[in-house]
Amino acid sequence: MSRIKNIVARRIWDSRGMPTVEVEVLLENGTTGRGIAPAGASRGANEGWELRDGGTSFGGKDVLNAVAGVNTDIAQALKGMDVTDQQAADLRLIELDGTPNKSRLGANALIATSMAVLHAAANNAHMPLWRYLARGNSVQLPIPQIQIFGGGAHAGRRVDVQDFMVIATGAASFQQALEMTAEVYRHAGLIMQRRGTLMGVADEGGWWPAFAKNEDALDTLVEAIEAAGYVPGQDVSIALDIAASEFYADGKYKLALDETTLDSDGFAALLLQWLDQYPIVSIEDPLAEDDEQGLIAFTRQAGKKVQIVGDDYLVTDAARIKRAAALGACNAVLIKPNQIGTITETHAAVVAAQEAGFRTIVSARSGETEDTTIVHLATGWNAGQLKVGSFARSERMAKWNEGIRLETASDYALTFAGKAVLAGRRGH
Ligand code: 2PG
Ligand code: MG
Repeated sequence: MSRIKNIVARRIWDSRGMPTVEVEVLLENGTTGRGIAPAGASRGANEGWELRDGGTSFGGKDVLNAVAGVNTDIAQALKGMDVTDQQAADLRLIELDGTPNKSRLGANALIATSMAVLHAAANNAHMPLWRYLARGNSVQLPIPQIQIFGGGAHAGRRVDVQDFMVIATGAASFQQALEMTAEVYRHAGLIMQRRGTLMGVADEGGWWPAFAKNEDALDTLVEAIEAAGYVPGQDVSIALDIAASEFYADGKYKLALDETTLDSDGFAALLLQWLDQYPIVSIEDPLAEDDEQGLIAFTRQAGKKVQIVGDDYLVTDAARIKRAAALGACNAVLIKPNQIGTITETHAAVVAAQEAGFRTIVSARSGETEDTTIVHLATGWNAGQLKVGSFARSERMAKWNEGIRLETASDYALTFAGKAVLAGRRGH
């Protein structure tokens, strides 16, 4: 048994230059573990509460209260606990917080602590985190979803759709998936440059979406795949995160760029048209988190053809996943640890999804750091898929590069999940 000796939290800075919480766990035998909370911009209403200070500094986004909570209450409560009992540590955190949405201590404080405990336990076992999590089960490296154009809340709402991504469906290895994506990303930039519309990048490093219509982004993506020498839909396919909750109000979807307002059926019809026209294999939050009937209908119509991912709708919550599966809404789930607040609950969401036949995609947030925990979660839990943002900027590349290390490590041979995971086990 290895006991927790001390816990220290500090304020550090994320990829948007915003404060975030870092936690370090020290064991009695000198081993340490570290976790950093990421931060979302397009958030589900039912996510765990991100504790921010309010007031004027950093637009009210400081995290000094969250940091103080770890250094006092949390450190006190976890000292002396067995680091290998993740569940006991997480239950203690949940109990200590005492609110349904982690609003007292903050889901940001809790997840950073929970991750730090997990890292300390893996370090203590002298194992890479993925292997510690796999517990002897055979697992594979996930297939990546990588953003080429950023949009929505990550690009000043320049276009309505949030993530225009690719999945290298023809790749035989994690490294090859990255190589193929690197070429698509590069060619997309060259196309924008040629058009005179290259204006830098959005929050997650995808090219800034200087388009006249949402569909222009899709056309350009297909063009970039072809320019890179790949066959769209075979070698490289498209994944979208519509993040529809962001432009839904009073039962209507308002596409600012296309100057159209559609009801649920009308918007679903537009998406179905895109699914016919473009080589799309995955579509996330196609309808708003509050439009459950729309999600059920859309899953009935398109669920056999493509992966339909619940993010804002499911918020990494095992209970919500089970409910959605019973209703027939979505057939896959985005897994973001900070949406729920602890590693134990995140794992419960993965298990609930796997039991329901839902595919799982472990995901970063739009506000990120050098923390690479999610790569290990995706691998060790055999999630099958990993979403990190674009193929630029070090907070993203740190994760892709970590995947390469896992694929090429000298002391084990991890195989690549590949496109087989997209076929999934269930269509609806
Ligand atoms: C999402 C994520 C990542 P955010 O919606 O899936 O793209 O965005 O972290 O802003 O919620
Ligand atoms: Mg999303």
